Amino acid sequence: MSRNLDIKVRQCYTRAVAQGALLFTESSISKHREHGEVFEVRFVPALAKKPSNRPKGSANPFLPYDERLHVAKLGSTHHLLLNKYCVVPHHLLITTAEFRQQGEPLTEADFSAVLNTINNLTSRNIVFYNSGDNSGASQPHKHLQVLPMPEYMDVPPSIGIWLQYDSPSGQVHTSDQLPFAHYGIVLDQDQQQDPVRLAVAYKMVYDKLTAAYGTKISYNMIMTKTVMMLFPRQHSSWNGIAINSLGFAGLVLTKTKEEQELLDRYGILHILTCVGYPRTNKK
Ligand code: B4P
Repeated sequence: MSRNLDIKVRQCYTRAVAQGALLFTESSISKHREHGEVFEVRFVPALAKKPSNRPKGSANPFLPYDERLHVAKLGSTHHLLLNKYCVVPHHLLITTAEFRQQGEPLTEADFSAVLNTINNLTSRNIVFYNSGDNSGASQPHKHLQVLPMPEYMDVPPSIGIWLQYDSPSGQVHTSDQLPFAHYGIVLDQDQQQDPVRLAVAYKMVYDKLTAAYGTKISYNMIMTKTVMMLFPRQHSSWNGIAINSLGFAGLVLTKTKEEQELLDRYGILHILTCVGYPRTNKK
């Protein structure tokens, strides 16, 4: 696959919208400054009235997938699909070709599909994985997601705060600056290109997470080309505000005025600490 993946994504998106296969929902954005970083709150009142995307019965939206949402095959193991219910255009899903359980640890094949996608797109993206019942995941078939990063954003704000700590590549670090538990690693050039090395980096971070919280822990993973971070989760939402991996990146979605007010009153870092775990020196 080459850089014409950009063109493929755009063409497939335009066609899928025209066919009614993809349902884009309008939203408005406000910016919240906390700890010197700009967090994004996306208000989507239309989603408050919509039924949940959670699967009913045994229907699996990724096996079989809707051909009209299919962008590309990623080797023999994964597919690149458009997100059917997006609030940001060109939001992509990387799904396993065969059924695997969402929440299984990520593999070399998963990371090969990720690199095959982001290294062939010209846009900057946030890759994320919602793992486990408390992580915000709604579909049980294994999938990662790729969201174009907002143009005004250099790095997701959580990563920005974490990077205020001088983090050498190759080691897993936590920062005193983030109030919630997290484990992060700066990816070197090789890890940015080689799925085997990237999988090793993930394993290092995952091992720290599971050593502290056990292998059954729900967690969120966010990744840019240069950083990967994992966050343990104990609740999927706080006072009705659902938080997935994007929330931990610093991009929060709200569906009602009440949620907006709560968020203004308590702040995003506080809410993330409630749905995650408070950072302790021990962990
Ligand atoms: P999951 O990992 O299971 O859950 P999720 O992204 O948190 O989305 P959820 O479904 O819980 O929706 P929510 O109201 O929180 O991902 C499953 C993905 O598969 C979803 O993205 C879903 O849309 C997609 N899907 C379902 N059926 C499909 C089908 N037949 N074909 C293809 N894709 C299918 O959030 C609503 C939407 O906003 C979600 O897309 C979510 O990813 C996105 N979102 C949430 N926060 C956001 C933010 N801050 N900025 C931008 N987008 C955001």
